[in-house]
Amino acid sequence: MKQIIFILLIVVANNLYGVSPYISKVYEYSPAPGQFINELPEYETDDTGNDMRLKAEECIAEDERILISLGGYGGYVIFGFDHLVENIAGEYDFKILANAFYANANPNPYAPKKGGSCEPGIVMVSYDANGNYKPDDEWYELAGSEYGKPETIKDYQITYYRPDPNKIPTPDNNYPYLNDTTYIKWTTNGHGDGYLSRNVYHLQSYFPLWTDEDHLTFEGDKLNDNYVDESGNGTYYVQYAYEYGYVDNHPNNDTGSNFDISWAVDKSGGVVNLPGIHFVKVMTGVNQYCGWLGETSTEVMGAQDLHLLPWVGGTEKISDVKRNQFVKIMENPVKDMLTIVSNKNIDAEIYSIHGKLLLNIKLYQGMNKVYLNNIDAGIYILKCDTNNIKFIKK
Ligand SMILES: [Ca+2]
Ligand SMILES: [Ca+2]
Ligand SMILES: [Ca+2]
Ligand SMILES: [Ca+2]
Repeated sequence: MKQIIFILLIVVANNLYGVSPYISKVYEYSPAPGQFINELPEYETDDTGNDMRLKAEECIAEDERILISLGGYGGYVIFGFDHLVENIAGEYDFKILANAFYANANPNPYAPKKGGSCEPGIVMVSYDANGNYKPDDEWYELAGSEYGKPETIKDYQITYYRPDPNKIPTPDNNYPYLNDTTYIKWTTNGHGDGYLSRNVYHLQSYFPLWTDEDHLTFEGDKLNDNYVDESGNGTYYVQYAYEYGYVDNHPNNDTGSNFDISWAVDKSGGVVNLPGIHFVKVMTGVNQYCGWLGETSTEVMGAQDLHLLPWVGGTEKISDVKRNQFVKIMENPVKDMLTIVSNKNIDAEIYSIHGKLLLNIKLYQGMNKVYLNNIDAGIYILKCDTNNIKFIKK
């Protein structure tokens, strides 16, 4: 029997173009004041802004899934991927993970839509146009379902003022949950002023302790309030989910937490056709206070490129890729080189369609390339662990 010799070469992807499906870096963590600030992540004495950025990165990068809070309206985080997240036409491109949930116990049986803990954060995206791996390029807002609605305020600007440590608290005597209703003053550019109250459940400073500024200013679009006091007496608030396009607005297992880069618009609202994005900014999109629940603040606990690996959800490119697989063939049919992405180091084999073992290969975590130039055209199976992925060699 004729022995066929295959030439096998595995090339681990160039470091500059990584293949982690998750956030690789947090570039900036600038939350607004809020009841979870200095706790998610935790501020420790003498922490600098950079220390807090690194703490935020430890929470949300890779697959750590630890919540960070962005505080009240305007607070934000900027993170990035180690590669271009492709904008594939007609598909969601990435998912942002948070802690939104729908409440089962909504006392309003006629609730117009799903609601519970939905704290919508606005998403901006950026393409590394100057190729320096830094988010210093143009930002584009992803136009979610509320973009362009008359109740969405453009160019909203808010300033929060550092509370005087000697301030005398002003509790709400008729509502035992609020122990200081004039805690942090805020003003806006013509859209009203107010206070961020302090509540009895969170007694640490709500103003970021690592900054020396005596006031913090944030700006952007502001979404309409999304809460209803369904109890009528301040005991049961429901935050209703907006349809699509916001973080911490639908549960993680819902496509409502997926994002399509095709939603990107420029400052005048024109659609921009981005090939993909490297950087993402998420900011709390509402300025509202829900009694004992406190201010509405967007949380983030991670993000995933939906195209890189099949197990992250979304729509798969290859029809026979099943959920929970940890290897994916990037293009199929294939000509001379098979590109396989794996999320772990593992042995794999390539079999002919008749079950004959042709190749033993070692897959590394990340992107692997296998040269197939000595293999005849036909249908083959990549087998590893319990995965059997069919591919066609042209
Ligand atoms: Ca897309
Ligand atoms: Ca939340
Ligand atoms: Ca750049
Ligand atoms: Ca929150």
